[in-house]
Amino acid sequence: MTLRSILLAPSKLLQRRGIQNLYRQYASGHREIPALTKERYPIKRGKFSEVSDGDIARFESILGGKNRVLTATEEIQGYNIDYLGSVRGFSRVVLKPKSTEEVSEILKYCNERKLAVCPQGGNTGLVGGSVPVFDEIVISLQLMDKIEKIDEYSGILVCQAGCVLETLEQKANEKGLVMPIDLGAKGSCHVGGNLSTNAGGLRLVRYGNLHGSVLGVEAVTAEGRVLDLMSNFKKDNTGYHLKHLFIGSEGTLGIITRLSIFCPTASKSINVAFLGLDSYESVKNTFLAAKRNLGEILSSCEMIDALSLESSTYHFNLQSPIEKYPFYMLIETSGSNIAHDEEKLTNFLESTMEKGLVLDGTVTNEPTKMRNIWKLRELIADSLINDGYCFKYDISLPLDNFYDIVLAVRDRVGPLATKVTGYGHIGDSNLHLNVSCPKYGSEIHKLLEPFVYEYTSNVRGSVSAEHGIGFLKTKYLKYSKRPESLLLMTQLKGLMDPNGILNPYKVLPQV
Ligand code: FAD
Ligand code: 2HG
Ligand code: ZN
Repeated sequence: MTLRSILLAPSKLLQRRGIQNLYRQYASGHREIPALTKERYPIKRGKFSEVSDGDIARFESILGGKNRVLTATEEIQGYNIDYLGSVRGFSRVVLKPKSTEEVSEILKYCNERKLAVCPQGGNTGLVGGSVPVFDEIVISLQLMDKIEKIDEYSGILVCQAGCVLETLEQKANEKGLVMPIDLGAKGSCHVGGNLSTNAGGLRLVRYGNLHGSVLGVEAVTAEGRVLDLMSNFKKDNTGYHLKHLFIGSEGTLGIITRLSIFCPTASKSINVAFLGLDSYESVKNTFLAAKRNLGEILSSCEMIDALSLESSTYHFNLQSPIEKYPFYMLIETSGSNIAHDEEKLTNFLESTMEKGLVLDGTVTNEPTKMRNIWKLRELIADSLINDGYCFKYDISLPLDNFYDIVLAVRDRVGPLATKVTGYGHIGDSNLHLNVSCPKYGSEIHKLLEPFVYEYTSNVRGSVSAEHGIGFLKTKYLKYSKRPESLLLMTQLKGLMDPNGILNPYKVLPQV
């Protein structure tokens, strides 16, 4: 078969991804409101104070008014339920600071009163970390969305933590730059949330993770101390490198209020290829060929299995540009020379097709068509939730064993699941194993856990490649962290948050 360039019919029914849609579904009764976390999981409330009317009055005086202190049930429902509909807390108050000083005052007061808090960004996290477990006070960063500086010379962007990732991407583009991170939740997630989860995303293969791109952070500790760890330089070897403690600690060590991040120069030439393949073995070999042939212009390398694509095309009424195959790959190149990049891509495609690795494919550099191909991939996560309920496992696995777990889980859960699918960032050895079913059930849950984590640990994988530990995985952290490391993490938490008020019940296992 020869390579075809297919004209993609623009889909009229493309739905915008969006967390707001999910919450509207709760409000309208189209989605079942999840059980309270304390009812679904065996967990005991810590010895924290309960929010009193006096506390609310104090918060109103710090924030200067009622509209930044939400207490009405219908206003705070969305802040208590996570994106997946897997956990639900019952906080009675949401605080919306606008400045670092306000965050500092709130935390100082909460620490003195022993009131537990849950920092929240865009609430798109997939591990139950962004909502309260019990009645923790939600501190939403929504109003901290100022962009302070974008310097086209150095590529440095400085902003508050509540900026939405997609907005930053648009503003960076205006200066000829791109954000070094991109993910399906970009329209809702905050950059502060991205840092707090050390989010990976679709272009990590090219730009590396946030520990490399983030130059500085400003964070407020549990006791209300403002730590200015901002820096505008890539090179600053004045250790200890404290900023890294806040990247990936999921709001358990401090609240990130500002940051400075390095934005690479936007590429002049971008191509997207969507390929059909017959086996996982072919996917693996095509990835190797992509690295070897495309080298520095490879900016994304994603794998999608047949059921995953079926899910996004079905639920969002999208059209695949190629026929059905057992596996698909989305490969993106970003470079500075159109002719050079196209020559490389053509050589890569010709050689993989000659070898019988790639059976069919389409390539485009037209923005609308590229966006439509990306939608097929980015909407998989959302689409599987539309089956009713979705257990999501985000694991790092050696490429030799990458897809076997999907088959093992499919066997194990049988008809209890609607779909058992595997897709994800093969360029970073990161598989998204998703198991959808009509509604949450403890029977299927018990078949899945700890099985998935034991399997992952047996091949020395990671139980969380990019989504974090949150609330849902604390029990399983031990499969990826040795006891000495867990002890040091607990000691650090004790040092930085002596009263344990910051996002309790998250990351560290409950004792
Ligand atoms: P939230 O969900 O609000 O919070 C996440 C955690 O960070 C919580 O523990 C919260 O307490 C803490 N937190 C938030 N803001 C702060 C702050 N300012 N200071 C301290 N703590 C804070 N993740 C990936 O890694 N890669 C992907 O490709 C990816 N794709 C996704 C696609 C979809 C459709 C969805 C729904 C999610 C996806 N995610 C992905 C998961 C999620 O979007 C990321 O984890 C994201 O970084 C969370 O950002 P947020 O602002 O929504 O944070
Ligand atoms: C993605 O890569 C996200 O699309 C979400 O990380 C993965 O929902 C998932 O399992
Ligand atoms: Zn992902």
